[in-house]
Amino acid sequence: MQLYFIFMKKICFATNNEHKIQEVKNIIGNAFQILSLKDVGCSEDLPETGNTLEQNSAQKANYIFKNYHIACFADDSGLEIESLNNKPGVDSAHYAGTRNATDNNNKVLAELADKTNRNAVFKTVITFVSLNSESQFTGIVKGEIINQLPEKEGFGYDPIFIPLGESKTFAEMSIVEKNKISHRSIAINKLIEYLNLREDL
Ligand code: ITT
Repeated sequence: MQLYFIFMKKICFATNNEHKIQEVKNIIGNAFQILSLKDVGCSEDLPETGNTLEQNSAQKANYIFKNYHIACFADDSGLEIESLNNKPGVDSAHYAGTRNATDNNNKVLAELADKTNRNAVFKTVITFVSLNSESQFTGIVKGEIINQLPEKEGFGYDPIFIPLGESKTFAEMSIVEKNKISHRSIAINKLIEYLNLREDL
C-alpha cells in the first residue's frame, strides 16, 4: 500500500478554494496524489488578472509551475447568465464587490428581478502545466437561476442554480450527486483521461 503511494503521480492543485478541493478529491480518489498549495510551500495569493476564465486558469497554473517547479493544474470557474450578458462570468468570485457568496447571490437575484429569461451556465476551465506542456479542459453545465435565495447556504452560486433536467439546486445535492453532472467534474474527468496517457509524469 505504501509502495503504491510512492509511485503515484504527484500533482499540485493550485487553488485556495476548499470547496473546489473537496469536489476534485472526491472525483480523483486515489488515481493521483493531489498536493495542496501549502504542501508545495505556497502561501501567497495566486495572480488572477486576466479577462477570461481561460486566461486566469492558465495564469494560476503557470505561476505555480514557474515558482515551485511541480506539475500542477488550476481551475477558474464562473456563472454566465444569458440575460445579464453572461455576467458575472470571470468576475464571479467578487461580483458584489466582496467575496461574500450571499452578497453575490443577492446581487444576481436583484439584477434578474424583472427578467423572464433565467438561463445560465456554469463553466470551469482547468489548465494543466508540466515541463514543456500546457493543456486546457473545459466543462459546462446548463441550468436556470431560481427566484429567491433559499435559507440553505452552499458553495458560491450553488444555492441559486438548478441544473437543466434536475429539481434540486446544486446546494441541495450531495457532493456525489453534484459531481455526477457538474461543470467541474466534466473538466476534471477530461484532465484524468489526459493524465492517464502521460507516462512521463
Ligand atoms: P481559486 O482561484 O483559489 O481557485 P476562487 O474562489 O478565487 O479560488 P475562481 O476565481 O474560479 O475561484 O472564482 C469563481 C467563483 O465562482 C467562486 O469563488 C465561487 O463564488 C463561484 N463558483 C465557482 N465554481 C462554483 C461552483 O461549482 N458552484 C458554485 N459557485 C462556484
